Amino acid sequence: MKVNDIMAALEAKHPGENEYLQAVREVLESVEEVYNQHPEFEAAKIVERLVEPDRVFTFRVTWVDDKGQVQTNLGYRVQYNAALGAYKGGLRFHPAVNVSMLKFLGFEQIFKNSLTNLPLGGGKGGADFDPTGKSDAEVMRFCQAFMYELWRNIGPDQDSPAGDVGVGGREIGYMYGMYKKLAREHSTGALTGKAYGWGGSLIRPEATGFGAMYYVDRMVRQKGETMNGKTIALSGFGNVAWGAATKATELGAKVVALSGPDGVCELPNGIDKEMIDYMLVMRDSRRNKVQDMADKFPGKAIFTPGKKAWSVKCDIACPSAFQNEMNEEDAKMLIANKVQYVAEISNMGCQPAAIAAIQNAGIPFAPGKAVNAGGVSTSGLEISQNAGHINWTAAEVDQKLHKIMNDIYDMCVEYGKQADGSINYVKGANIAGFMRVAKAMLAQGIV
Ligand code: 2IT
Repeated sequence: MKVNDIMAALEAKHPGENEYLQAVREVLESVEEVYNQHPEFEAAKIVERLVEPDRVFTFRVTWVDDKGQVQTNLGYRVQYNAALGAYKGGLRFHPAVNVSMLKFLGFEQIFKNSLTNLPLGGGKGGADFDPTGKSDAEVMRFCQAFMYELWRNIGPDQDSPAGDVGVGGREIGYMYGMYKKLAREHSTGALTGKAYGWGGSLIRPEATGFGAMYYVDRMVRQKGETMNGKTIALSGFGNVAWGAATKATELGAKVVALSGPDGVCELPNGIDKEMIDYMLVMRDSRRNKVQDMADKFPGKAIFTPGKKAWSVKCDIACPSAFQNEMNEEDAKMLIANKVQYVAEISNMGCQPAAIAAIQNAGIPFAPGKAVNAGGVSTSGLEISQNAGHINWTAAEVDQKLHKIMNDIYDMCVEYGKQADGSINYVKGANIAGFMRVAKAMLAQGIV
C-alpha cells in the first residue's frame, strides 16, 4: 500500500469529508511500514476495505418542542467494522454532527476497541441536535424520535451504542425506554451507559476520565516521575473532564484549568470535591458555560472569556472536549510554558500540526484512541455483566478497568518503541489496534 495513492482515491470519492480523511491518513501513515511486510494483507485488500464503513444509516428525526413547533434533525449510525465483535461506539448530539465527523469517530473507534482486547467492533452515531438550552421534556421527545428510527438496527449482538458529547445517562435512559417498547424485550446490552439498577455498570460514568489518568500515570512513570504535584489543564467540563479531574486529584495532581465554549477557568489552588461535584450540576443545566464555575466559587476559579485551557501554564495538557481543539499555536504556547506531557482524552483532540510540534519538541504525546479507551472498555464490561446477569462492585470494575488501561499502555510501548528509545504512542496505538483487526478480517475471508 502507498498511503498517498489510497488517500488520493479517498479524497476523490469523499470530497470535503476532512475529519474522516484526517483520521484515516493518521492511521495509514502509522501502519504503512508494518502493513507492507504482510503481502497477505495487500492480497486481501485489507486497507481498501477497512477505510469504508460497512454501512451508514441516515434518517430524519422529527419532534415537537415545548412551544409546539415542529423540529427536524438528521440522525445517523455508522456501522464501520465488525471483525472483532458487534458494532460498538457512542452517539453524539451536537449541531456540527455530519457524516464526515461520524465516519472519523467510527474509524477511530475500530482501533480503540481493538486495543481494549474485548470483543468489540467499531461504530458511531448521533444527530445534529443541539442539547444547549433544551428542557428535559424536549430531550426526551428527541431521544424517543431518534430511537423510533434506529431501534431495528441495534441489539446486543448487532450494534450497541453508548453516550458521547451531548449524550449522557439521562439520554441513554430515554432512548432505552423507547427501544424496549419497540423491541418488546428487555435487551439491556443494546445500549451502554445505562444507570445503575437497570443494567448499568458502576464506574461507567467515571471510566473515560479514570482510564485516561491511569494511562497518563504510566506515561509519567515511564519518565521516572509521579503524578504527585503535577499541574494539569483539562478542556471542557463534561463527563470526561469530570472523571479525569476526580482521578487526577486522587493521584495527587493539581487541576489548574477547565474550559468551555465561553472561555477558560483558571483554578490557582486546584480543584476540590465541591467544585468537582459542581461540574455535574453545570453539565446537567445544559447552559454550556464554564463561567458558572467562577460565579459559584469566586477566588477559587478565575474566568477569562474567549481563552482556551492551553493558555494556562501546566505540566500535563489533556484535551477532553472535542476534536481538533488544540491547534499548532496552542501547542507552541504550551511548549513555551514548559508542558511535559500531552495526552488527548477527546477523540483526535489535537490537529496534526499541533501533534508534530509537540513530538518535535521531544514531549511525549498520546492519542485519544489509547488514552480514552477506558470508556468503551467499561461499556464492554457492562455488556458482560448484562449477559451474565451479574453486578460487579465498583472496586471490581475499577480493577478490571485499570488492568485494561495498563495492558493498552504496554501494547503502545511494545509497538511504539523507536530506535532512540523514545516512545511514539501514536504509532504504537495505531499499529497494535490495526494488527488485531487486520488478522481477524483476513481469517474471516472476503466479506
Ligand atoms: O468515544 C468513545 O469511545 C465513546 N464515546 C464511548 C463508546 C462506548 O461504546 O462506550
